[in-house]
Amino acid sequence: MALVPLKRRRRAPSPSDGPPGAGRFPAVVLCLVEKRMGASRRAFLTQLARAKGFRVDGAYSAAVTHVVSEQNSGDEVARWLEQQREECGAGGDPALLDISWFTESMGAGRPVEIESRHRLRVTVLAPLGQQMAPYACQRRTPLLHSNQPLTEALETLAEEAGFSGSEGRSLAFTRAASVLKALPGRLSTLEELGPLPGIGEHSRRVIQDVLEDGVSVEVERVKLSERYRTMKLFTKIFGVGVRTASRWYQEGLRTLGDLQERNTKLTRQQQAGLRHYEDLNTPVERGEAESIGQMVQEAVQRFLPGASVTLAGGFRRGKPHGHDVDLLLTHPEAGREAGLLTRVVSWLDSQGLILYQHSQENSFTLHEGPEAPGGRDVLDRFERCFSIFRLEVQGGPGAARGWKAVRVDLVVAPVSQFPFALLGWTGSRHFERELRRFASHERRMVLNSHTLYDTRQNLFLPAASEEEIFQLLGLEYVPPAQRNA
Ligand code: 8DG
Ligand code: CA
Ligand code: CA
Repeated sequence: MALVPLKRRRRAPSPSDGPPGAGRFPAVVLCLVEKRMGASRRAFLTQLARAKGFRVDGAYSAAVTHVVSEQNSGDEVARWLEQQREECGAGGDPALLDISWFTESMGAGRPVEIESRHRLRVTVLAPLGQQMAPYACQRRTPLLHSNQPLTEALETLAEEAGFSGSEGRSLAFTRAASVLKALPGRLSTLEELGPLPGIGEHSRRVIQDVLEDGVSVEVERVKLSERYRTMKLFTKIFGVGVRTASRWYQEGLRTLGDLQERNTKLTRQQQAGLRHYEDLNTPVERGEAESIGQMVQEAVQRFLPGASVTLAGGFRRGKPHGHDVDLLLTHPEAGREAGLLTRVVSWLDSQGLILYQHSQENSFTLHEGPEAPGGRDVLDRFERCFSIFRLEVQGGPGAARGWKAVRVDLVVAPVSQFPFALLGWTGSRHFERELRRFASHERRMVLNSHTLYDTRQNLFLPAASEEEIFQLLGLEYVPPAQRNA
């Protein structure tokens, strides 16, 4: 009887499984997990229990009150249960018990009371999604995760929605992808996710398609579409945003060559972007980012000894490569940093190290008060420079000419604002957006790259470190490597 494979037995219960019957203890219906226990021991224990008047069902159903297993972890049994529920379409919420409860009950000739030592400890509670905090800034999101094919699909749709100007839809896909990045393991069924509020209907459909078929037809169609491909090509030009790319597409432009042939009017920044298109779309390696950090550090020391240069952005989150280099400059004495950037940039320029630069003065004043809460990505007002560096290289695409163009963002923050700037410029963009959303919705505070403002007390809350900012927000500290939301 018990040698019949579990699945087959479930579909056609054998008469020797015995009629379920009420047993002597109507409140107790046992089901024994075969895994690790083995079929013959399971048959033996079943007979033993029945002989003592217990009802033991051969297959799981919603009627089962006690699931007993031997040498399985709580997580294994929880997963087993999830599978049974799915296969028989029944719910039920049985106690997950170790064999010790069974043995003691047989000894006593009645079901003994369940004590905590009998219960299996379940850590990866199915559904997986139930352990997920609602804001990305409350979660730890490592760089490497187990759901790459799913997040790639969702992020393609997020990008596509962004290209169509549907910010809300784009955000919904980004949020769903971000939740999957924080899951402790690989998702194998949609059910494991549970009714997670962060993941909408459309995202669920995409997840299901990828889980079942390996790809989503919708995503594949987007990737092949002329509009998506053209938008991607154009927005990869430094200085070209969605609006410009979209206009060019409407005008019938399709290739980079078209821009030249049709004499499309380009800003100075876009001209530079087009000139260095290939280099700027070749990932910047960590070593290259560090070399650039070094170059800037040397220039900074020349004009303001004691000033520091910090690598922020994706590299600070542990990414091995990135699309640009984000560097934050400051000096421990307030005010000393003023004017530094202009001098540094002109010197680098005079050394032939800069191919393009576009600087902006500091326009931040506390008197204006904080920016509107919950707004869209707010650009900050630090003194800054968007630039393209000429970096000497030995290998890679630029090897033949001996140099490579690299995008560099230089930002200067006064020391009192430095922790906010560092937090704001470390990213990821979604992590930042969620931090600001959390601050405003949950704390009535306005966070940006300059300050944290408490709207209930009407005051700015100073902080000397990123850790302090998390503390002021009442959030557990999330280290940079875990901010890859
Ligand atoms: P990647 O370069 O490796 O591709 O990724 P990344 O380093 O994460 O992205 P990024 O586009 O370089 O942005 C890094 C962080 O800097 C991100 O959190 C957003 C932030 N950031 C800008 N521009 C501005 C800005 O003008 N103001 C503020 N506050 N933050 C900005 O990129
Ligand atoms: Ca970056
Ligand atoms: Ca950047």
